[in-house]
Amino acid sequence: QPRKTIGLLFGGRSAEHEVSKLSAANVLRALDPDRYDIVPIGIGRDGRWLLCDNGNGGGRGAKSLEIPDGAPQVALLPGGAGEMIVLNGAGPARSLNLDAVVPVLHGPNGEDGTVQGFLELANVAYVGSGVMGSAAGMDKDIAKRLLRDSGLPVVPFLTLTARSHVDYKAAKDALGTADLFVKPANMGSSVGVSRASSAEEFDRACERAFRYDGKVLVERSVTGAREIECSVLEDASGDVRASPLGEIVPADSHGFYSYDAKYIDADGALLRIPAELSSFAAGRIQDLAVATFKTLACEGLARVDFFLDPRNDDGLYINEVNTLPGFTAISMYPKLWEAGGLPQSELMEVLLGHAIARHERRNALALV
Ligand code: G1L
Repeated sequence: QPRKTIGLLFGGRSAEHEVSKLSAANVLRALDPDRYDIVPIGIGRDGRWLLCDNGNGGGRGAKSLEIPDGAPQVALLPGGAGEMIVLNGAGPARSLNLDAVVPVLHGPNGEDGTVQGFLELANVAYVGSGVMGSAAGMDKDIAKRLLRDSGLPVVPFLTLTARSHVDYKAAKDALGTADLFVKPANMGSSVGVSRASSAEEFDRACERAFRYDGKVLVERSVTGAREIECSVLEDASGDVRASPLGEIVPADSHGFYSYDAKYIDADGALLRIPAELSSFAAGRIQDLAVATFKTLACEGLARVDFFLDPRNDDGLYINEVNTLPGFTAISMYPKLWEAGGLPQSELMEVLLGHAIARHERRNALALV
């Protein structure tokens, strides 16, 4: 098989710049150097795309990919089928051809569909969800409405905008509990999220959440539920599979874990793989993960996160979907596939195979 040239797009303008550099270094490590030429493309804090080495795999073995000072700016051409121009101050210096791009980018402009749309215009193959799945996964209001509409279990919620606001009493009556969660619709992490169980707390929580988004979700609180996660992977032929399940075990109030601490994630939580569940419960959660992936038009990969409330017979809810999940060496997404017998290098093979096959299928469609 001929070698392929893979653009690794990382960095970006969001607060998660550093996570991206760590994840990108890990993706680079997982790509077989005998099969791929890797072209790291760093997005600077000003948003410019910069070529981070000469394409011979520099950066392999580093813990974090860096954007060197004075790196030349690059540009993808609309309709260019992966042609990338390297600029040298005065003008174009040379051009390179990318067979596929791996986006390793967080949040706004990374996993919300905007970069995916840009890559579509450039007519280049890329890993993961397209514009639709990325955008639907990023917006909790859209995602939950689609899931609810498909009969899939989500935590009851209300969506507020500046023009459709409700007070605490109305939210409490609509959702049926005094304990509520308030969160911005468009945030991946827990930024801007707070709990409210009184009118004052509710007003403060809304004010905080509206700082990050014009759309805010109010949810019934499910504190005390277990957090179960599932990795989903689509191959080149369109088969969608669910991994074994993992559980995020928070530390107790003394900072101790009740299980063997094998993997601790960036936030200090323990990953328990496989999660301790009956095979019946695990099978149901895996089926729901695949159904969620398909309902939200995800492609390639996604991690689907669940709440499982053991005090309640139907206490299983889809919490959220991550179309570009954490991908450091100790992250849940790659760890779950390792537990399922798929090492990271093979995982990357499947993802690139999917990216290239989808691109070929798309280009074979009749244009109207
Ligand atoms: F390479 C994959 F598999 F396509 C891939 C790329 C990027 C997996 C996961 C990610 N994750 C991210 O980009 C991130 C949102 C964690 C970066 Cl900060």
